[in-house]
Amino acid sequence: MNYKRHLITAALPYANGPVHIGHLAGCYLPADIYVRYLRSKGSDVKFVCGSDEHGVPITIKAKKEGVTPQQVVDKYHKIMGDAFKEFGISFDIYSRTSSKIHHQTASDFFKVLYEKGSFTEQTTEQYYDEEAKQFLADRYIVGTCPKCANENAYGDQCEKCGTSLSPTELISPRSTLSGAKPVLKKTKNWFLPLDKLSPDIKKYIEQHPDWKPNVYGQCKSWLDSGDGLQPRAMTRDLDWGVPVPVPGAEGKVLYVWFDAPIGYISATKELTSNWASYWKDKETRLIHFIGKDNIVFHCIIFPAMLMQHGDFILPDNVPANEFLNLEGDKISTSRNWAVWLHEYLIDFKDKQDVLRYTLCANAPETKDNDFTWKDFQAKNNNELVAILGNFVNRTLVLTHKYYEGKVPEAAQYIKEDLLILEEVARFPDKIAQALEAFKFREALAEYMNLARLGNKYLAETEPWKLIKTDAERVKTIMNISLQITCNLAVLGEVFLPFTSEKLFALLNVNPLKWGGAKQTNNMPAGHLIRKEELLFSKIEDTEIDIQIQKLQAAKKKNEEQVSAIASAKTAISFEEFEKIDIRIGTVLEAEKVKGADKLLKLLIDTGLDKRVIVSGIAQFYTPEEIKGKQVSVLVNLAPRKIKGIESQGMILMAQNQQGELSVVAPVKNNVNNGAGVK
Ligand code: B3M
Ligand code: ZN
Repeated sequence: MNYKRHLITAALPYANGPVHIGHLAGCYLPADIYVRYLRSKGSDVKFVCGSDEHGVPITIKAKKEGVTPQQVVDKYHKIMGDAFKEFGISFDIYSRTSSKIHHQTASDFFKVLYEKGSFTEQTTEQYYDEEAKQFLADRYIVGTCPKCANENAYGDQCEKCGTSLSPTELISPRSTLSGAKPVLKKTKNWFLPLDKLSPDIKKYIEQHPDWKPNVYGQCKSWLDSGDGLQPRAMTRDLDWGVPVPVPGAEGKVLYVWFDAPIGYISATKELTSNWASYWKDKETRLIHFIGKDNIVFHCIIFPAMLMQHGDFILPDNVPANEFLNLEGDKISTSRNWAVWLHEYLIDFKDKQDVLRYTLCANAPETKDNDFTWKDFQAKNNNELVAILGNFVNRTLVLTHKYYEGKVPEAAQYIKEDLLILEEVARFPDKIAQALEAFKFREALAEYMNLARLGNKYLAETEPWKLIKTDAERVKTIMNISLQITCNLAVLGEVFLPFTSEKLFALLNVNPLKWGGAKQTNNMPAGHLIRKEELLFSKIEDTEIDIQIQKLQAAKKKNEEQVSAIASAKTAISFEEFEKIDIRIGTVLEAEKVKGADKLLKLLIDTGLDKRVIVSGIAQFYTPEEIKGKQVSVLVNLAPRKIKGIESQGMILMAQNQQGELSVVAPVKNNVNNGAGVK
C-alpha cells in the first residue's frame, strides 16, 4: 500500500530517571533513523514522543526522594528531553502526559468507551492501607514470597526468585506506606473485556505476519495461551494520574497503560492543528517503536482500545527491539549499572555519533545484545576513524593539495570508473531496503560499505603515485572520490547526523535528499570545498579504562552493599541488657531543626512523660509523615545537646544497605505508649 503520510512514535519513557544507552538502543535511535530516512525521501512524516508521567513508578520515586510526583516529573521531563535533543533524536514534539491537553484527550477517550458500553464494571477486593487511607498498588505491598521465603517480595514479583506474584499470594503482607497490615476492601473498577474482544484482536494480529518475529510471536503466544486474554482493569485506586471522568469514580485514575498510549494522540494534537489526518485517515501509516517489555500494550491493549473507540487508525507496525546489556550484565538503574547519556557527553564531548554508530551497529534487533567499552573503542578506531574518516580525509586533503580545494573535472571515465559509479548509485536503494525492513544494523553496514568502496578505489588507483605520471587521470579519480564523499554525507545523515552536517559544511554543499545519492555528479567541476578537518578522532585506551573503572566501582559498591551486614558485637550479660529501657511512644509534634538538614525535633509521648528528642531522620521522613507514628524510644539515655536543643533520649532506627533509616515500631497497632520493649 502506498501511504500518504507517516506517524512515527517512540515509547514514552517514564519520567523517573535519566536516559541511558539501553533506552537509546531500544527504540529512540531506530525510530530516529527511520524518521530521518522518511524525511530525506521527502515523505510527509511526524515523529512524536513525550514523557510518561503517571503510574506507580513515578509515585514510588517521589516517595523515595521525599518530593511530590509533580516535582519528580518536572525534573526528569527536562533531563530526558535535553538528552534526546543532544543525541540528535529528532522528535517533532517531545510532550508530556501531565499536560492539560493530554488529560483532556485521555479523559474524552475514556468517556467515549464508557458511553459505548465498552467497559465492564467489576467489584474486586484489593488491599487497602487503613492508616494511609488508600488502596495499595502492587508495588506498595511487600511480604514473604510463597516460593522462596524472601521476606521482601513485592506484590507483583519476587525479585529474589523471579516469580511473578499477585498481592494476595504474599505471606504476611505489609504496606510500604505505613508498614501496616493491609486489609482487603471492595472497590469498583472499569475493565476492558479483552476476552470478548479477543477474536477481533486476533484477526488484527494475523493481518500482520510481516511484523518482526519477536513481536508477532509474543502476540500470538498471548492470544493462544491456555487462558487466552483476560479482562484488564483500565482504572486504578490511586491519587496520581488522569481522574476517571465518570460518576462514582472519586479517588480513581486511569490505568497508566490506558492513558500513556493516548499520549501519542495528545502529542500530535499539540504539534499540529492537522492532527486528525495523522490519526483518522486510512492513508496514514502509524508505526510504534518500542522496547520488548511494551509489546502487549502496543499490539493488543492499545489496538483494542482504538478499535472500541472507532475513530482512529490502528498501528501498522510495531518494531520492538530486545534488550541491550552492558558489559555482560543487565542494565540496572538502581545498581547504577548503566551508561548515562548526560555523563557520556561529559567524557566524550561532541562524540554523539560515535555512540549512535556503536548502538546501531550492535542494536539488539533480534536478540539481547551487549555493549562493551572495548567494542565501542574498536568501532570508533577501526571503523569510523579507519574507514569512513580515512576515506573522507584522504579525498579532502588531496583535493586541496592538487587543486587548491576545487573539484577537478572528470575528464574521461575508464571501465573501472564506470563500474564504481554504477555501484555507488545502487547504495541508496540497498540501504533503503534494509531500513524499510527495520534492519538498521544491516543498513548501517551497507552504509559503511560505501566508505569501504571509496577506500578500495583510492587504494587501487593510487592517485598519489599517478599524479607524477598521469595528472589528467587523477582529476577523474578525485572527482569520483569527491562525489562518493558527498553521497556519504547524504546517506549518513540518517545514522550520523552530526557528522553529515559537518561533512556537508566541509564540502560547502547544501544538504541533499536521499534520491540525490543516486546521482554521482552532485559537485560540479570548479566547486570550492573548505579546508579539511578530521571527522573522527582515535579513542585511547586510557579513556576506555576510565569508563571500565567507573563500572567496576559501581559493581564494587553494589557488592559491598550486599555484604554490608555488620558482624555481631561482643556478648553482654542479661543484667547489662536489662539496664536498657526502651518504650513505645507516639510522635506528637515534629519540625525541622533550623540549619541542620538531617535533623527533626520531635515531641514524643513516651507514656512516662512528654519529651523532646532530636533525631537524624529528616532525610527519610517529613515532619507530616512521622507525626502520629509510634516509635521505640531509648528513654534512659543521658540527655545531650544537639544544635542547642536538649535531646532526652533516642528513637530506634533500622538502617538499610543504602543508608536509609526506618523507625522501628510495633507491628500491631494496639500497643500503648509506655509499653516496654523487652
Ligand atoms: N512508560 C514504559 C517504559 O518506559 C512506558 C512506555 C509507555 S509507551 C505509551 O518502558
Ligand atoms: Zn521468591
